[in-house]
Amino acid sequence: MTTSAPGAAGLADHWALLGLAVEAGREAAQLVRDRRPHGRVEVAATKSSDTDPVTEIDRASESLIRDRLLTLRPDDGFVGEEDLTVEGTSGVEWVVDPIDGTVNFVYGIPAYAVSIAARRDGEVVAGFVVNVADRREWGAVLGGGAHRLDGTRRPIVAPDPPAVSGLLVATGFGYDPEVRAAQGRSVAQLLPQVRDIRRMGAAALDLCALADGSVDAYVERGLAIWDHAAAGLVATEAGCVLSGLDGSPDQRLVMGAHAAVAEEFFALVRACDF
Ligand code: LIP
Repeated sequence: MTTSAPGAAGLADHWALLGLAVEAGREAAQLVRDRRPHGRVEVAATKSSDTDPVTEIDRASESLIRDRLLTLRPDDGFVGEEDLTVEGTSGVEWVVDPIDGTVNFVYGIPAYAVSIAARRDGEVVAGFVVNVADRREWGAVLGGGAHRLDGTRRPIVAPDPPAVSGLLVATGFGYDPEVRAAQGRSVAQLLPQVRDIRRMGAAALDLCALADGSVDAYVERGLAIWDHAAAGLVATEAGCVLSGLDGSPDQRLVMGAHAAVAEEFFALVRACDF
């Protein structure tokens, strides 16, 4: 992920974009809370595979976010998980996951999030993530740090990690059966070489947990940009390093760890054939 330092005007612009993401994200989180019935949520359709659900509430959340942001900034672009893509002309593009952790949402496991990132000229400059179920919030601006935003705003600095053999590693599995099988083989290689693995079910929350120090490292293959754009900035602004297999994080691989162990962890991930 790029780490260019913005000037004062650039930083003010990033904070302004974060402010809009926070407003729209909180409103969407409220919608998701209000509309979620007790028990299991009905799946409206499936996407990339039979296990990849979309609900009417995902769609409503994405529409709300798009309407709020593009009403205020009609020249911006928009890319969302549920396909509401809009080409913009301003150089700013919003990257939105209206519910990250949809399977958790469907089952009522309290780990699903609204995630909103702003990219300027292709670079993520602001990101907001809210865990809908417990209302914890994370925000970051490029060059301005990572912060918890629920309650009083407070900076986040990822704590010093243990040695690689002591890392608690978050991971996830995609919806494509073949990719899952490969992920399972890689995790089987990684597991004996670290403290343990966690699969919590929402990539955005995994990356915020990395920033917070609730886990020490993260690796996943097959993520879409809306899964990691906002939370990836939270993690890097908190002092972590994010990488892809060779270069920037991408659909092939997203891995992250505290800067102190990043290179060693990334080498281990590569050795495990992720
Ligand atoms: C999901 C994640 C999950 C990951 C899946 C998927 P969705 O996003 O965040 O942790 O393992 O690959 O991308 O579909 O719930 O928005």
